[in-house]
Amino acid sequence: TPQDSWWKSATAYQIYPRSFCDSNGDGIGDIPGIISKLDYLAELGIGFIWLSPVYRSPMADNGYDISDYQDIAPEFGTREDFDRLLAGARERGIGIVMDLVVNHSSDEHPWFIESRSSRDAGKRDFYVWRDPADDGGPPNDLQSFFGGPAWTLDENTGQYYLHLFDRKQPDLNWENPAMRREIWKMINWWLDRGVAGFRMDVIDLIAKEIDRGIIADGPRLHEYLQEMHRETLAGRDIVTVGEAWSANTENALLYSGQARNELSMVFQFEHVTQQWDGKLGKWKPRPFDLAALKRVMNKWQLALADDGWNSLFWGNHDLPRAVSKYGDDKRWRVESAKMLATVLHLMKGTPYIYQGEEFGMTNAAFSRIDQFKDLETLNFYDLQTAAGVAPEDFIAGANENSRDNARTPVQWSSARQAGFTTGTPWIDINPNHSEINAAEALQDPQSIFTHYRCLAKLRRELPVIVHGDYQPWLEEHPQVFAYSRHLDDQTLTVVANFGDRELQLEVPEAMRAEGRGLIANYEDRNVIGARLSLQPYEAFAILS
Ligand code: TEU
Ligand code: CA
Repeated sequence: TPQDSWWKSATAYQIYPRSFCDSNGDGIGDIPGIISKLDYLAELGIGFIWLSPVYRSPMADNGYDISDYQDIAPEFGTREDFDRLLAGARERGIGIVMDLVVNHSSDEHPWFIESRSSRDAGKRDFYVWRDPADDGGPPNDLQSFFGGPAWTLDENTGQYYLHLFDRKQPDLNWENPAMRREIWKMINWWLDRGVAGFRMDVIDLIAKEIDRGIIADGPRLHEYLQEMHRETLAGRDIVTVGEAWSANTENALLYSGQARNELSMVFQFEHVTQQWDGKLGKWKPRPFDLAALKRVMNKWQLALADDGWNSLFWGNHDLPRAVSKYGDDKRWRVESAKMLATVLHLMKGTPYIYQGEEFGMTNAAFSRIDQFKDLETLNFYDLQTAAGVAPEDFIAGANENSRDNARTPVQWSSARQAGFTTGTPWIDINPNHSEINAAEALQDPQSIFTHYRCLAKLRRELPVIVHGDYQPWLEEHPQVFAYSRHLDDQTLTVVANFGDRELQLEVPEAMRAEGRGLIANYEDRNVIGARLSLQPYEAFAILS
């Protein structure tokens, strides 16, 4: 039944191929590198991999600019390598979920090359073209998410094309049914090869109505998704997750409601953006506020209690490292990383681990702008320093929130170049790889890795984690995150100290519990009495 879909009891793992594992010494992670780590991933106990783009691409945005949706980028490998990855994963019971980037393509995609060739080219309307404003400038003052105008003039035809991201990422025109048919064909081609589903890049932007100033969540969005479902996904047992920065608890039910025939779930970002400055955005983070974070997390748990489905994540390739953002990546790194995993993975939804999170990788500590590689960071450095922000202040913000924090190579061992490559890595490796690495974590029964493995196993084995309802506790407490889950006659209670101070807690009567300790990052616990004393970053769960 849909109620019991496989992806509800699965733990997901995101791979950003460029930074995962390099097999041939060119400094860039690749598909053979991923294949060499499949046993490691099977050991962790994941159910599917979300693979960030591996398609042919000029790599202006590390593969989120696709020039051939049905080929593999040579730096990542060949189609044969991909088929070996698919087969190797399948043997281990792991699905491969592709990244579907269809809000835009690369400007080097044949569709765009044809589209720009003349005003009456057959594929002109595969993209969004507009006449210049009266003064010859862009049609309007819309800004790209990566900074600067969202329009670029094509000299040859005298019109501007829209790009909500980089100028090398022209937006596809979803109003064009012929364009949509090409996308459906491509999706079916991948599904027929046996992929387990898709993560859909900025899916909330596809129905923009640019002349009416509508960018996200356009009027035809759900119509397009239902058409996609009908033409491609229907009748197949796959998982889909849409990236939707504009998602709220109301429209999440439109995307993921059972009867809607759209997506399995969305990635929502309310817990992320609530921490950004109103004006300078992510480059000027707000101080961490646990009560505010809980309000968002609890709201989402409750809103999708009966219909729809949550995705659960602290990090991805666009976000800082979980332990650096929400924990303490120095003194309490191991404790706080386990605490974060416990709180997230025992909620209702499908949890996503971002590569390296499973052994507590931390943010990059770059001190010079030339160490950053991400075009978003580099563009905003130029824009904000030109507007008067001091370079060192910008770099301080980037050290907290730049996308490159998640993109330093996975630290496999304490060896030279962290066992990631035998050559020169495309981006600097974190020097802390001598202590923080997968090899170390694998041989330590108390490691963060062991903790994640245990959480994935609990999810596979205990229906209360998958289906149980959600009851938050101590909602306004500034340092404690607590909740319980109920299914039939079982109750799972989770308690976590989100701070580096030991604390004494008065426990509300209804929250008290006694049972079997399931997981803990200090001593095992099996009682929650009237008073509870919690160690720094302590977290545990009890089943009663
Ligand atoms: O991200 C969408 C997106 O909006 C982010 O780039 C966001 O603007 C940024 O992280 C916050 O400052 C998706 C992909 O995840 C990202 O890697 C791509 O660069 C982007 O789409 C374009 O494809
Ligand atoms: Ca390589």
